[in-house]
Parts: sequence; C-alpha cells; structure tokens
Amino acid sequence: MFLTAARAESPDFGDQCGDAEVIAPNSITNGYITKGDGCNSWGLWSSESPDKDFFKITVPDSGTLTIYTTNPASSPIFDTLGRLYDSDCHWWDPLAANDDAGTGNENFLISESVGPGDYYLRVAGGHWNMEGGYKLHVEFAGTNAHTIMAGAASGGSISPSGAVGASDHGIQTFTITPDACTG
Ligand SMILES: [Ca+2]
Ligand SMILES: [Ca+2]
Repeated sequence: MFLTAARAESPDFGDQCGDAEVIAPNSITNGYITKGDGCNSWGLWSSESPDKDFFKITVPDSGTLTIYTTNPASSPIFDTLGRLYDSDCHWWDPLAANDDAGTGNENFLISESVGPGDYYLRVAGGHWNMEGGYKLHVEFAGTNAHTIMAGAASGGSISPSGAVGASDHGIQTFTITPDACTG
C-alpha cells in the first residue's frame, strides 16, 4: 500500500502588490510560504524567503490597524516577517516593518495608526530556507466610537450625509439646506 502525505502548501497568495489578496480589516487568513532557492530575483543571497504573500486591506475610517501572525498547529516554528505599505505599495518605503514582536515563534506584529484608505501587507518567511504555514490576523479598531446615519428624505439636503463617525462625547456639526421654494 502506498500513501502520499498531503502537504498543506496552499493557499499561496500573490507575490506582488498587483496580485494582492483582498482581505477584510477584521479577518483571519491561513497562508503558506514555500521554500525557495535562497536567491532573489537579482541572484543575490537573501535572508528572507523568495516567496512573498501580498494582501490588500481597505480601511474604512481612522483608527489603529494591528496585524500579526500566529503559528498554526501544522507549522509550530515558522518564522514570519511583515511589512505594511500605504496605497503606493513601494517596496522600499514601508509604513511599518517587523520581524519578531508577536507571540509564539518569531511571528511579526505591526500596530499602526492609519487613516481611511487602501493598505498593502507583505508577509515573508524569516529565513531563505524556511517553509511553512502561518495564520494572519488583521484587527482594526476605529477611532470613531459612534456612527451617525444622516440623510435627507425630501425637501432639502444634509451635509455630511451617510455614515458619519463621531468620537465619544465629541461634537459633529451638520448643515441642513432646504430646497429653494419652487411654488
Ligand atoms: Ca506567494
Ligand atoms: Ca520573524
């Protein structure tokens, strides 16, 4: 009898910003970094995995974005590196980068104050010859403790309208403009 061991090599996610996997600001995602040959695309020795996984996170509001990995049971010692980018996703200009601040074995942890917009996260393995799974946690805590839904049914307009954030004991001003009299 011949048994083939199932290798949990998926899911692998896109290696570049343009191929980023869209994930929610509060989510948990399982990923997998594959082992490489230790060389990056310029043929230089690299201290991190050639395989990268990119994620795109759309933040709805101002607040704190906390991103970290933990070790799934299948990969108890996998070592991750994290980099957070703004919407430009220029690899040389991360907003934040971390190697080992998380819990467990050498997991990264990034906690960054952000405004609304698109952000990119790059996950890599912490050693060129390492392969394994990771569990990616994204947690977003908005600065605005309350959301006011504002709308004008008829006869005028209100500004701002829609979902408007407000802090605890904060003041939010609305401008109500009646329509011109047409009678
Ligand atoms: Ca990848
Ligand atoms: Ca690490």
